[in-house]
Amino acid sequence: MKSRIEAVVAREVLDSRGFPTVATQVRLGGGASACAAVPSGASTGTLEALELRDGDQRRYRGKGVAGAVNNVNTRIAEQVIGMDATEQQSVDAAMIALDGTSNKSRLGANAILAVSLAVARAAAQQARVPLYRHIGNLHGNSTPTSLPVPQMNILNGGAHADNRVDFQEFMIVPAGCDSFSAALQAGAEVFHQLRDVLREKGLGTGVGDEGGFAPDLASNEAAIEMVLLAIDGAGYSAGRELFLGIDVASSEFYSEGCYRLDSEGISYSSEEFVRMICDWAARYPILTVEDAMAEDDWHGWQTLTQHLGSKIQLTGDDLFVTNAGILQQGIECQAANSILIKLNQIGTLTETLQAVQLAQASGYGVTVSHRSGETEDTTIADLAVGVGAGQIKTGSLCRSERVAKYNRLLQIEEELAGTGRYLGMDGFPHLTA
Ligand code: 2PG
Ligand code: MG
Repeated sequence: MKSRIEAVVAREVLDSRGFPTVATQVRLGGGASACAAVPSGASTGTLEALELRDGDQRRYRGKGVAGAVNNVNTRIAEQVIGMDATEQQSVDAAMIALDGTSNKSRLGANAILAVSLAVARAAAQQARVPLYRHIGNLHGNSTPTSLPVPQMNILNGGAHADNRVDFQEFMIVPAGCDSFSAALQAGAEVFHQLRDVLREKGLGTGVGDEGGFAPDLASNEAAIEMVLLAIDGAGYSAGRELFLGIDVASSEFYSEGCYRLDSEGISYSSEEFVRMICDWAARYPILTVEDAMAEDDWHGWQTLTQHLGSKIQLTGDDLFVTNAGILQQGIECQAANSILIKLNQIGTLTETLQAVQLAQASGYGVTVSHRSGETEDTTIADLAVGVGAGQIKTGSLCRSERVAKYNRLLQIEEELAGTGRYLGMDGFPHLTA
């Protein structure tokens, strides 16, 4: 059988932060051979699947993944060799059963995901179809035609930078552009303009983990002002071609019922923080806000959604951790109106597709996302097109581990010429319905 899994081999490779991660090669009976490497987050949700690290301080400051690699090369390989790579659900189910825990803590989500993705890539290669088509078939989307709106993170703060900005990501969202390539060009032009703006003000132009600038600013709002100056200076209109997106990543500074902004020396109650976000949404051309409220402030999420849910996109990242079960709770209690999708939060392709299916069936927005620690692996670009996601978030317009995903989307746009469609505002179905 051509799609029979013949060999599974993992190794430690380095991610964009210089720490080890798992890369796995899968070879099939027909000769196809494909590799996948998993990413790693810095601001992680408490309920994410477990990333198995060695903890041995003599290697990579305890961050080695030799144990996870060994799990792939022994127990997982034994289990999946002989299985059919086109049967993604069966392969993933076998690994989930072998692990036997609810958060993949025995084998490691990093070990399991690397195999899950390499199997999908190998199956696509064996069938001689692009990965996005193969994923589309698994997802019940047999003719993928849509290109997602990119959320491009051009100013970094929070856990991704050493500056004093509390909010993690200030993004530009070119929902008003006509094509993916035009959107990317706009993003890059604004990124370069932002460097000029910061330089003129004597601010730093070094970049953070996701390739956005990481200047020290007096307030979080100052970051918005900088980005707006850059949009204008690059010759675009904020609110027409380009909108703003923010990942507050507020679980990072929430404790005991308070949202504490160190850069400004102010603490907010949940109600006050909701009011602040509403005030920003009224004054700035903001289209999407992620993790505005903390992962365990469900009441705050509900209040925010009541106030803003019909006006802008409210995305749950740490809140939902790509987990269909938790998303279901959110849908039932009307928390957020959109989900961030990160493969390694849940640990298999199959479970990721389940979360996307539930979101799409419930009218929630879908953004496929990278992690702050990335590799040259471009699977998420194909995932976004394959499932017909409205948006993709994969960092700034520099650093190859970020632009590799955008460049892959340019290639897909070309392949889909004639049938492909850049989603633009339609990438936010829950806002335009
Ligand atoms: C996020 C991500 C990606 P991390 O919070 O959305 O931007 O960051 O990978 O550090 O969790
Ligand atoms: Mg986030």
